[in-house]
Amino acid sequence: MVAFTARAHTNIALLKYWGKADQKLIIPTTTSISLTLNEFYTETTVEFNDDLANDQITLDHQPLKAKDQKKIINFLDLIRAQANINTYAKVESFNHVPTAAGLASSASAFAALAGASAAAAGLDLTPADLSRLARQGSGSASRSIFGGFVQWDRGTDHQTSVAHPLQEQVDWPIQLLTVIVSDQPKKINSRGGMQNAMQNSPFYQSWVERSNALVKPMQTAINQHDLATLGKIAEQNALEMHAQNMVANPPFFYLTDISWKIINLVQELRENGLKVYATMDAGPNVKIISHPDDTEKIEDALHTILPEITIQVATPGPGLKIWQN
Ligand code: 2P0
Repeated sequence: MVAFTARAHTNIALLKYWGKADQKLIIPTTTSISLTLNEFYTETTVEFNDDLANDQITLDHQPLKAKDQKKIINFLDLIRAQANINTYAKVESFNHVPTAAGLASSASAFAALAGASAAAAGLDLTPADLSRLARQGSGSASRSIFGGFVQWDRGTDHQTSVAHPLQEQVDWPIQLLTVIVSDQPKKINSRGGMQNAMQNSPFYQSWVERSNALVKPMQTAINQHDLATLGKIAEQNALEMHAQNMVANPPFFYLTDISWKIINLVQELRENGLKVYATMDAGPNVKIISHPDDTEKIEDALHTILPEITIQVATPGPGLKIWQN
């Protein structure tokens, strides 16, 4: 059969997904909103081939760990069931994302896999169908099907829990500076972390209600190109997500002392008049939502307190692309 390649970009949530109402289908407890990023992406080629005796999966030319293999094979099984085939696949993936450093590589990975494997299996799916499919691989992947600002509606079932673009072409100045505190894989992965918070935080229900209440204000900020309001809401939501982890029993922390130094610096810069806001995911890296004109000032300030720190600039990026090899 024919090989197809897909490219999907990572996304950073401005309103976070942090808990599942349905573990198997990956239906979240909250509606989330993200920005797809231009600089970080995954490219995946899939070919179903009658000559294969099992699925062959590589990432950056290396075989995957057994646990990660299993996730991909489960996903390919969904495709095979939908396409009514039982052929094994060759999957070759290349990650242009620092893997597992809190830059949501699973989002771009499963969005690219969904696009390439569906096309290779001969399925003719709409972007919304691909979003539902990608969601079953990794929740945040549902958003990486689309470019720009994207909303993943929590929904109540497989059909209604789906992402859609809020603003695909972002023609106003906004960027994310990712400060790489660590490029090591995180100790507690997102899946375990969100489950832990959901089961063990006494304030989890409050998180759900407060987060869902921020959807409309966030949409308005995006529509009005209002960087200050968008950033303020995103920072509040990120801190509330991390608060769930900190008050869980037992508590757990993604943020390190260096992360906190950066968050404090962001507050300080804001007091000095810059529109800068922090957001953090399931890892210690801090992403600074900011105006492109302020990059140098922010980088200088960061290097004053942390001379060795690496900073990556990311701008709004496109949705999924699929092509035949
Ligand atoms: C997000 N994160 O909204 C949140 C914020 C990390 C922190 O989505 O279990 O890898 O595969 O559905 O999508 C990371 O979680 O988790 C994530 P699964 P996923 O971006």
